[in-house]
Amino acid sequence: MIRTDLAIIGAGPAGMSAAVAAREAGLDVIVVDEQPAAGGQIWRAIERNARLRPGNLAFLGEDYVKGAELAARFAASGAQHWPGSTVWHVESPEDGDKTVTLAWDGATRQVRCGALLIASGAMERPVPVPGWTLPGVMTVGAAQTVLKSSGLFPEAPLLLAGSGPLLLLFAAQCLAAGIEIAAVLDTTPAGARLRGLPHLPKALLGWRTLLKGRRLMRTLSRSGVRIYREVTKIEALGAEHLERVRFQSVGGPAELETASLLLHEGVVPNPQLTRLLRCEHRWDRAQRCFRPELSDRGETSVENVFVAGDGGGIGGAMAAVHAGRIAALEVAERFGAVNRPNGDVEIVKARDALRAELAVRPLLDAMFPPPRWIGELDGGEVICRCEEVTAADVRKAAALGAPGPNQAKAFLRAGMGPCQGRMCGLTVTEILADAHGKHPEEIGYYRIRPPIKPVTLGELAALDGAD
Ligand SMILES: Cc1cc2nc3c(=O)[nH]c(=O)nc-3n(C[C@H](O)[C@@H](O)[C@H](O)COP(=O)(O)OP(=O)(O)OC[C@H]3O[C@@H](n4cnc5c(N)ncnc54)[C@H](O)[C@@H]3O)c2cc1C
Repeated sequence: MIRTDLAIIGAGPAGMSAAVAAREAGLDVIVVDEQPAAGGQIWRAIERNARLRPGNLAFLGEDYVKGAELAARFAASGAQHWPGSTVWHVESPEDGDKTVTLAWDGATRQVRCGALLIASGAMERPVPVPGWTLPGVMTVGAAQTVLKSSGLFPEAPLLLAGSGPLLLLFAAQCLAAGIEIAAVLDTTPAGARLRGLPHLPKALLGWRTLLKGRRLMRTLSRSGVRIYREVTKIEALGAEHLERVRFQSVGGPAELETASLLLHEGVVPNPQLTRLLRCEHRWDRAQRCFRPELSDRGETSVENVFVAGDGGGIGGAMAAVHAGRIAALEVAERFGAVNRPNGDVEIVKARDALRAELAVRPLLDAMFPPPRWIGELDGGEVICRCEEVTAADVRKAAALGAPGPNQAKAFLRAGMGPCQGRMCGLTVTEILADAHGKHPEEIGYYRIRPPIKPVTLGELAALDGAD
């Protein structure tokens, strides 16, 4: 087992920035990430694309290209980077080092660390519309992941359905690349933009983000792509694969033929690791999801376990960069790192920068409110894709007396498949809250247990140091 001062899970904006700051302070750092290269979600495969597919940078956009600079600083920082390492367990004994257990190259490895930074980012909110399991239906984020890692688009024409900045960004990327978008089904409810207005003055602090957002909206509205507004009741239809999409909009019911339907209803923190460590979480009303409770330096309720970036609440890439730096500086302070002449001043500067980045969030949350219909589902919509559990099944478990997700799990096996509840956790909480007339906070979340990612017997048997 290897020991380090600081272990970081995630080489996205938060993890890379934290690693650079911690190395500058003189700490030993190991960064693990299941991806083959650094960059995280926003800057996925940035170095590879810059080298091998420079033509794609034009439509991936300037925010994407920006990632190369931090990726280069990270590579030169002296932090150990273990790409292709999937963390499936973390432990935090009360009086000692944390342990990170991961699968890498067919074996299991363990890292002991004085402090642990979880920078594992966000995931897309599951959008369980009828038919979302049909081939041809995927999420906007998944399509963008394929684009960044392989330079491929789903089969056109595309139908984009949902709401939020990532959907607008991907639409702009498709248009710039000349990919045909059949239509956009905008699920933003009526009056959402107006409800954002009171947040505008504060949001002006983040004027660059506002300008970017305006540019994306304009690109789409001037593109000639048909936009259906206030869309509800989306259904993906087809026998073996997606053929048509049915929905309601302000114009009435409609049905469109399409090759690909891309869904998106915002992103939420990936809760698996902080839940595994039994960190305190609270329900975020504006973003309709749980987030870990964090101190102003990013520490969770578990001592020396920190969270930075979208895993602690959605703030975007630049907020993740600042939060990563704050957490690393705090760890350096706590562990008496050698190069800390101006620690507090640096933290104050990074916190000011973080505050400015987050200023735009309340406006975005009001303009793109998370969907409420998910908690109201009660039919044959598949909620848990691993175990094929439907919304009606979850309600039946509630009627039989299951008060929360863990009891529903015992009835249904929802949350016991390969994704360990990552895909269904939030939806199950929302449906149970609706069924019992309770707040999601009272209903709670799955009790997450290791392994949080599938691990093979061979990997387990090849634990370093195991007999
Ligand atoms: C699918 C998707 C696409 C997005 N695309 C954009 C975009 O184009 N533009 C934009 O502005 N924002 C985008 N976002 C929002 C995005 O999350 C950014 O705000 C930013 O990347 C957050 O940085 P981060 O460092 O917090 O996390 P991330 O960038 O998400 O990095 C987290 C890293 O942790 C790793 N990780 C997670 N769990 C484990 C584990 N168990 N073991 C090992 N490694 C693990 C992941 O592989 C990932 O590399 C996207 C979000 C999603 C979910």
